[in-house]
Amino acid sequence: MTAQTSIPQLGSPLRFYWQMGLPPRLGHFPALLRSRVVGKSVAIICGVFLLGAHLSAQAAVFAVTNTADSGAGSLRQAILDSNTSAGVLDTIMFNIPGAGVRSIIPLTVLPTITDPVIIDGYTQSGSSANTMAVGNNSVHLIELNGNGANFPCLTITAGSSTVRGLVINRFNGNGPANAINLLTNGGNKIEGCFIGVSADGTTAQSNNGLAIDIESSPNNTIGGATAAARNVISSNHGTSGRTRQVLPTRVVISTACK
Ligand SMILES: [Ca+2]
Repeated sequence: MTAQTSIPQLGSPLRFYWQMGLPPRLGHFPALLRSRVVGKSVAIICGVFLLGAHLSAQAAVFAVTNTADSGAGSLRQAILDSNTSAGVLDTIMFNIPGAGVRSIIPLTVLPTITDPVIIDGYTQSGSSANTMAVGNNSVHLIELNGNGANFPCLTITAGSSTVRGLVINRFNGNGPANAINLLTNGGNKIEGCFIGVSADGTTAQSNNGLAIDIESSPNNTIGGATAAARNVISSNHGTSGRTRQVLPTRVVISTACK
């Protein structure tokens, strides 16, 4: 005798299996109930899958561990990785062995930053942000050295990005060698950077273009109200000398001499 023939007399399939001490079989349940069971199972599986996908999309920290132009551990690779994880605000930090200023010399233009990111030069051990209300006692150890390049250093179209604690100098070839381009999307922050000067902030090492060129990019903050946020911007050769904004935008500029 199969269980199926007895189900109508015993009420629900679950009651039958419970009374008979048998494990339930899905095929013995009414079609509607089967569809609900299957549907909930699919929903649970989908939920687990989506949760896994969400967890895998969490923000990452990409470490720059050498001064090489490209390859694993390079700044170029970190930017590529950050761009690849689209829609996720990642952080690029620095952990380059050695002593003194770590000078990264891009041999070709770095990838455009197309996904919001935080690039934080102050993550390099031994560096620190300014704490002085007057003057500047920051220690910069990460330098992006153009070494005569005729291309810009950083171009950001993603918006909502932060560049902090970097030295950007010597992008001074014969070309539009701005230190930083902020294009398209806004809401970027440029803080605690030295642009157009040496890492110790005392010697002019010019960029041939603008320090920061802001075009069609609204609501950027250059510097800020805190001592740590102040930039040192000097000795850049662009049209307006230091920065340019083409469209109206909220720009907070604070600079400090070393
Ligand atoms: Ca990303």
